[in-house]
This record gives sequence, C-alpha cells and structure tokens, in this order.
Amino acid sequence: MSIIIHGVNASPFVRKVRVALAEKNIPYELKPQVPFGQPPEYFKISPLGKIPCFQDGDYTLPDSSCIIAYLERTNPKPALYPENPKEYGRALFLEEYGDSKLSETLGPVFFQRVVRRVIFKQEPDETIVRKKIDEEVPKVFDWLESQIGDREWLVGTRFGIADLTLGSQFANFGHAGESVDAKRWPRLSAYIERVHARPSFKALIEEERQGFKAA
Ligand SMILES: N[C@@H](CCC(=O)N[C@@H](CS)C(=O)NCC(=O)O)C(=O)O
Repeated sequence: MSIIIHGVNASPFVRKVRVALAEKNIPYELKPQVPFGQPPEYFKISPLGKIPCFQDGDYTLPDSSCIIAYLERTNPKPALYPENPKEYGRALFLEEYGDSKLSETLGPVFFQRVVRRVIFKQEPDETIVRKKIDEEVPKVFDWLESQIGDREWLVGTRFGIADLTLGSQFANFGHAGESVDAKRWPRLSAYIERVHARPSFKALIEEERQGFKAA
C-alpha cells in the first residue's frame, strides 16, 4: 500500500477523500495528523497546514478538492465527476457550497459538541450551537431541499463529488447529535440517509462513532 492520507477521521475534508478512495476501491493508509499544533515538517507538504494531505512516494498534494480531482485522473472508474459540461459545473459548485457555506454553518455545531468535549475536555457553548441551528441552518437546508427535488443524487444519475462533499459535512452534524428534521425538509432528510447508507460512508461513520465513544 503506497498511498498515505495525512489527517484524522473526524475532519469532513479528510472524510471526503476517504469516501472517494473507497468508492474507487483504492487502498491507502490514514496517518494521524491533527489540525492544530502541526510540526514544521508538515507545512512542507501542506503549506496551509490543513488536513488532508495526500502522499504517494515523493508526490504530495494538499486539499480535498485537489486530491479527489487528481484521483479522478489516476483512477477514472467509477467516475465521481459528470461528463456533461453543465452537470460538471453544477457538481463543482455544489462541492464549493459544501466546503464553504455548509461547513461554516454545521462545522461550529460539531466543534462545540464533539471537539470541545472529546479533545479539549470542555463543555460545549450551546449559545453558539443554538444560533447556528436556529438562525443559519434553515436558510441552508431550504436551499438544499430545493436542489434535491425528485433526484436520487444531486447531479445527474450517479453518486458523485457533490454527494460525497455534502454527505461528509452532514456526518459531522450527526456526530454532534443532530439530524435533518424530516417534517420540514423531507427530501434533504431522505437524501442524506441515502448518502450515508452507501458502504463507503457507512463504514467510516461507524469507525468514527466508536472512536468518539472510546475517547
Ligand atoms: N480546503 C481544504 C480545507 C481543509 C480544512 O479546513 N481542514 C481543517 C480541519 S477540518 C484544518 O486542517 N484546519 C487547520 C487549520 O486551518 O490550520 C480542503 O478541502 O482540504
């Protein structure tokens, strides 16, 4: 096994890459690298200091979006990006939306409820959590609900980059003890269940849950 992913399994960006690797059936090793207190050597392979970073021999590549785009070229099947130009553009935007807006909205809920408790042994600040859930989540979920419509997957007819990006962010929402209200957002709720039922997601979510329990 020559591929190494530097990172930790709680990161939604690391999970994106791990799901892509699982979908493409590519073996790899996860090498623990926490996203704080990074040693100076880590900045040589990941100049922003962020996780994940990919390594295959002396080839290194940071950033989940760059890594998955690279994997699509080295291991094209099954494809995670649509062929059709319009669908391709839509898939890239949904990936960006997941990595930015959705991450900014759901990430702090996970940080307060899981990272603070498990890593820093502190109580969560529920004021921050409530503000996110009551004020920001509804707008984001309304938009996602409108994008799903009657589709099985967000773009085209196959599971791909948009689905694995959104699914990764929602996995952390689940780890924080939250779920999508199926009465208010029925399509989004069923869609996230569908994404998380894929073997690539299911195995990781279970592994992560066990890790949080043990910590
Ligand atoms: N655009 C990056 C974002 C990665 C990212 O923000 N990772 C967080 C952990 S979830 C991190 O490493 N934060 C540490 C830092 O910002 O110094 C990607 O897609 O890989």
